[in-house]
Amino acid sequence: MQPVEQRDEVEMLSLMLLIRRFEERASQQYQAQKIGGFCHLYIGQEAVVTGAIAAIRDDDYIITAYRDHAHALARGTSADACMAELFGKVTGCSRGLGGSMHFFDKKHHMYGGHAIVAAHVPLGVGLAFAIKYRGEDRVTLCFFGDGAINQGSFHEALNLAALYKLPIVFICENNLFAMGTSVKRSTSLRQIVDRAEGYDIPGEIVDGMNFREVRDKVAEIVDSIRKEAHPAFLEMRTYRYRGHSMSDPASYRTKQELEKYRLDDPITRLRAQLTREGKLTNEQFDLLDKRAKETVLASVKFAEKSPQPPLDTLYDYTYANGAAADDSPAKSDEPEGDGVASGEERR
Ligand SMILES: Cc1ncc(C[n+]2csc(CCOP(=O)(O)OP(=O)(O)O)c2C)c(N)n1
Ligand SMILES: [Mg+2]
Repeated sequence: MQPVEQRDEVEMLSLMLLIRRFEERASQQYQAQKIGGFCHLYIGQEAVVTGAIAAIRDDDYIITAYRDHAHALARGTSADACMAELFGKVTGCSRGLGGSMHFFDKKHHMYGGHAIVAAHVPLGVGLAFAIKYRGEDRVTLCFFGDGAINQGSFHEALNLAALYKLPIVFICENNLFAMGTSVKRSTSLRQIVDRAEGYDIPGEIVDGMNFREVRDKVAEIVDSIRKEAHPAFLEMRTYRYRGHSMSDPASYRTKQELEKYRLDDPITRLRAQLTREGKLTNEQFDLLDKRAKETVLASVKFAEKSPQPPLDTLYDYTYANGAAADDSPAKSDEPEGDGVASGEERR
């Protein structure tokens, strides 16, 4: 397990570049109709997940909503497995059955990828409950958007997390919009972080465009949680450069607003900080960027070459084991402990 101190900032900058280049290429491949279904890009928000991941251990848990490509990449899922998932190929991180919104990687403790707004927040609380129940010192990071905070499940989850003093950091990625609706029109609060106060959960506002601020704030909270379990809430102020999904031209905001945030770009910002401090040259940056682009191009080739999932797996993973109407045995190639039924069982 890699200690937090060793997560070098140049390495984290290169992770942000990988995420950015991966999504740019995903956008292009979507337009070329290589990727179907929904596709929500995270471009602009990279410092949030990268900073948060830099502050936790490899055995901590993370869970997020549907804007999830970056979360999987940051956790260590390969670009190959992520691109193949977008292409609906069997080599994808969810075996090609989940697509953009349902990335999942149990090995790296990335528990989705969830399409229903705020439905995963109680699941995050469940992960944190499991940690406490087993007496472990892990922490759960539960990411969600500003659009999630008015959902009933969100409130139920915060209430339980506070009552049970669970080791969870609720991370609201406030990118100012839920689809085309401004947070000012959807939420009757002066600021989102005030939601936490009502549940007696400590909360703070963080500059989500600043990698270092995100990392330091998450590290401080995680440290306190490991000493004595409790929930915490961080409102990350961030911005998505692209529309809500690939089909959204984002005409509900002005070009000036977008440009204002682009000037605050998280990659440019960390690059400038490192360059100023003599830790990165322009040549080194260009090399990192070149490598990121190469990794992503290779992932497209990998995805293209990979086979489609077999047709008889079409209904797999729809219901949990035990919910099946018949009691035929699970397929022998089923991974252990998945808790899912095979397609044959379902039909
Ligand atoms: C329960 C539910 N209602 C409505 C939708 C449709 N929907 C998909 S995304 C979205 C907006 C969510 O915005 P936010 O939580 O701010 O996340 P962001 O897209 O900004 O990352 C909505 C309303 C949904 N998926 N689930
Ligand atoms: Mg939002």
